[in-house]
Amino acid sequence: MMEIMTCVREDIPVTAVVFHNRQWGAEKKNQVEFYNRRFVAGELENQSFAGIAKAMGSEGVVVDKLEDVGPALKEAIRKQMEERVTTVIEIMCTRELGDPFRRDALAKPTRYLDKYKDFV
Ligand SMILES: Cc1ncc(C[n+]2csc(CCOP(=O)(O)OP(=O)(O)O)c2C)c(N)n1
Ligand SMILES: [Mg+2]
Repeated sequence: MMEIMTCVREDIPVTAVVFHNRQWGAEKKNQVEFYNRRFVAGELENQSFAGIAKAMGSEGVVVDKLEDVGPALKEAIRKQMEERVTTVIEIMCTRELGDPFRRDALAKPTRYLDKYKDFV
């Protein structure tokens, strides 16, 4: 999001998409896999990325229906190419958790080299 302000200031038109599921989903998934579903600091209920975008001088668009995704993208790209306008499209998403990047991300590591045996 911080780069949006630079884009506006320096006249570098871009179209950015935020997939807004009101959570740090990847971190919540780790809390499912490794912390017995003890959820901490993963919920993000209050921010409006389109609102932040507008405050930074770009366009901000909220999309909450699937059929609006294509037209919103087309219009943003048109403005980007023809009018040098930067747009943030905020797509409201459902909250199911995806697969983790790595299932062993937070698991205790196996140390194969003697010099690392102390690091458990
Ligand atoms: C600069 C940086 N900080 C922290 C992380 C660790 N990290 C990986 S995924 C993630 C949360 C992603 O949440 P979000 O962008 O809302 O995507 P979601 O998983 O909800 O689809 C974090 C903090 C990272 N990859 N990069
Ligand atoms: Mg998220």
